[in-house]
Amino acid sequence: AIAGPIALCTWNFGKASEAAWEVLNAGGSSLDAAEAGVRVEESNPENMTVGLGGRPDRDGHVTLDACIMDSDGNCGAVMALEGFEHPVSVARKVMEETPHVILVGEGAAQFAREQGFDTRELLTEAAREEYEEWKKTSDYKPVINIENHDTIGMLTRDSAGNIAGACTTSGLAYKMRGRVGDSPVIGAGLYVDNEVGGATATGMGEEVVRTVGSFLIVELMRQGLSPQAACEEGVRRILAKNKGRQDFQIGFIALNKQGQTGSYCIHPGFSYRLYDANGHRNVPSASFIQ
Ligand code: SD4
Repeated sequence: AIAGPIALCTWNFGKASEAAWEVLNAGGSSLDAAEAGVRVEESNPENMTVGLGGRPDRDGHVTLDACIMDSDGNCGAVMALEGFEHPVSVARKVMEETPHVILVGEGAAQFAREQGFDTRELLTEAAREEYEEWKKTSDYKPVINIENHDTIGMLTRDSAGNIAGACTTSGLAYKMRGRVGDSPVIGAGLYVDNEVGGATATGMGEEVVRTVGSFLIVELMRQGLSPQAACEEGVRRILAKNKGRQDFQIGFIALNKQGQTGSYCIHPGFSYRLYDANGHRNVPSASFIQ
């Protein structure tokens, strides 16, 4: 077992995990750490899959999805939220300040305004230029893309041993207006069960929703699988449903109560950033396809 705080997130997001680690190191809660960590990528305009600077839908709107879950099993989510830089923090307010779990679209935006969140333009010049280019050749089908998945899902364990997580994304680039993927769906893009551990996902959200991927991985860990073996089984389930189709990416990461971590993906190139008592590093993920 690995003692002390742990933070891990999808992809090599060093600044995000650093921010989570700082909260944990100062004795903060896993919930505060997960939120603080993913907020870094929400504010990063270079990350074109999350928050500010995210790629728009096919009609040019940046629409954000996020969720958060704490160690007591409380959770909150926003879907298709427009005009706010930190959907994860709005999701947290949904969890803490409403009798609901999910708010979507204009209702989520109204709630965010009432909670005092500032509105801002999220479509950056770089994202707008790419979108204009895409429009020239596109026949308005969302692209199945193996690259360009930079959604951040974060799992944290605090010094009290409690686990939380958060996940936030602008979704698939040039998706249909109104499309929601796995990232804000509790059980799909993120799941935490403080008796067992947590899991979170990146990649082709439709496939993760179809298998309720993160819940599946946590339940497999409950039955005794290691985080690594559970992530591998999660990917295998998705591939089994796809009858040989493999032209999309999925990446899972998982953490158990003992502090062990794991990850698995379909295509090479996925990794996760891990901060624990053994140091801070980028961990390359094993993949189904070599
Ligand atoms: C989605 N899972 O909306 C997200 C996309 C993603 O990195 O992971 N991008 O389907």
